[in-house]
Amino acid sequence: MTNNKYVLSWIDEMAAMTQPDKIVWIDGTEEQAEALRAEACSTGEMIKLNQEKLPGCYLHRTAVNDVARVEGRTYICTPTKEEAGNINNWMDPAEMYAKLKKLYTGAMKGRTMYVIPYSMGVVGSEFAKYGIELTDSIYVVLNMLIMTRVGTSVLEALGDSPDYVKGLHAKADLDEENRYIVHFPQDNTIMSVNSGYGGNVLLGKKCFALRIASYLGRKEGWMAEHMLILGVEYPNGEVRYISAAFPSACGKTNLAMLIPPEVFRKKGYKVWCVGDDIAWLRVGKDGRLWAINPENGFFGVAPGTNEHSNYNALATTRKDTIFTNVCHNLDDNTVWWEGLDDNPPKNALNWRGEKWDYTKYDKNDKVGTSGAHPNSRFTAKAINCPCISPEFNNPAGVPIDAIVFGGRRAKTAPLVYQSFNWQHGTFVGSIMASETTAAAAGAVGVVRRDPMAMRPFAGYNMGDYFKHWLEMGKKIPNPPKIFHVNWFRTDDAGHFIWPGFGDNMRVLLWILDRCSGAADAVETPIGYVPKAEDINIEGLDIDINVIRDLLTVDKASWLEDVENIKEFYKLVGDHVPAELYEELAALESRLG
Ligand code: GTP
Ligand code: SPV
Ligand code: MN
Repeated sequence: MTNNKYVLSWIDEMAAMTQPDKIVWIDGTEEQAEALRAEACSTGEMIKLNQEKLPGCYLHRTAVNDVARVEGRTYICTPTKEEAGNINNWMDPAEMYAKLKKLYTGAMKGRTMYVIPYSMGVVGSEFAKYGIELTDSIYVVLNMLIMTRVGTSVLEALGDSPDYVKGLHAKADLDEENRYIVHFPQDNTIMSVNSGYGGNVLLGKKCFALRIASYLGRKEGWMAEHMLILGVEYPNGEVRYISAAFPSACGKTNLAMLIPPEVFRKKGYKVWCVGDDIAWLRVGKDGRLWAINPENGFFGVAPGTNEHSNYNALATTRKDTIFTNVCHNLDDNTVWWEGLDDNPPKNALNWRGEKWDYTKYDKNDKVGTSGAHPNSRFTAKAINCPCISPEFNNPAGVPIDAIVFGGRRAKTAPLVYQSFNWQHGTFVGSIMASETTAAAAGAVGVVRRDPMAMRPFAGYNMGDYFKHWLEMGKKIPNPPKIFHVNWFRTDDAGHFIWPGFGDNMRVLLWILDRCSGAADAVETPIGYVPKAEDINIEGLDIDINVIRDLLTVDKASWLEDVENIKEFYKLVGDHVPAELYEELAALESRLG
């Protein structure tokens, strides 16, 4: 399919090491995809679902020890440890290549190696970047066909150039002890072995579009961020764009596809989804910051998705979708997950593929008793989303008015606040914290600092990453304003106070009003907070005093946070820019 000698010699080298029985090039045609689906169904790798109710939909189960990203086994192998920084795992590249070589040698014996040429961004466009993933998993091929733009057109656009990201994935024997997700930023190379799950193996996503791309972005003067992109359409037809960084499983897909509350819908407000997970941001000729979504689909969290919480996501998954680790309803050969509806299937298999008894469900042991794994996912096409933005395929992207950071915090962080300026906004991003979720292996519900939601995804030293943010601010003549939100404050009984989901629109409108100068604010030690009456609660059964509560800034708990931030900056190490230490000192003195 190509004469590109860099591509061909690399594939030869990888095939010599992994020793597949055959090599199949993925051309992007529906015929080939359909043949692969049939093959995967014949081996049990995938299950064809009820084609009347869910046309084009399939179910896949991963190994039970392989259900989330593995941050502890994810490496950034730069020539020096200092380049990778203290937050990333690091190993000397030569040592890591040697270790991996052992694991890959013969790993594809008796198997097929698929060659997937893919593009992040619109093929042939100025900002697109290309990758080739070699994998021995049909599941990976079929997911990449949804998540990225795949096929011969990519090879044509790449031409004779050596400028592509090399990705090698082998399932090997799914051995947890030898699972590695490794990035060699200087070599444009990603190597993944012993996993078959999502972000570990769909190498265009977190590995390329965040870790490698963040490294490239710093070199080339742009940004790769863990951000959704959405457009708010006003009744007069004007659309204004927001990008927002929340940690994994903290609400990006939900916010990106939100349906405004009825009072706003009636007035003519709409929300358009440009992207739900990753944004590549560049300074436009007009001096504003422009964003593209480099992906072509959604790899979304299934549990909690329903007609009310996220109608658009649910609608997107009604055709051409691959479900991973959800519950299988045997009565009608469909899928189910916790939070879909109140009718758990009586005759079903859980995410492990075992007979499932819904009466034994215990919310304190979700992994053990739920029908769907808490990190079960759907892989669905962006074009099937009812609210996909008309700008989705615009290679120039969309101009961003507001950047929003957010985390899952039961206390401390108010519903929303605005930073004083770009430098302070960078500081606000750098001190983001959130309770951990099932999206990564490890404990759930523990507060950890997750700067810009990029802690697991920065492809270089976190301190240098902060510096890059500060430098970008100087390069954007007309920068977006920077905000922070928290949908997850809880009351003493542990219930969420803010209704969230569609009602988050009310907060977005305040944010956009701040950007256009239409809304007032109160200055507090942490930034500008809305006046309670400026959050529109029309049609919402909530007392204004509850809004007041949600907006309070508790000095004592913020001072505790300051101590924790100091510890975190120390951990990031001596690359943390002086400007951020100044911001930290200023925050402490304002609180004091
Ligand atoms: P990744 O795909 O892992 O990056 O996750 P994400 O950031 O896209 O998170 P997603 O939108 O899938 O939401 C994750 C979980 O948070 C789901 O269980 C949602 O139901 C829940 N959630 C999302 N938005 C809200 C909200 O506004 N309020 C509350 N209480 N829960 C929310
Ligand atoms: C995340 O964990 O942030 C995801 C899912 O979006 S994964 O592709 O597994 O990274
Ligand atoms: Mn994500």
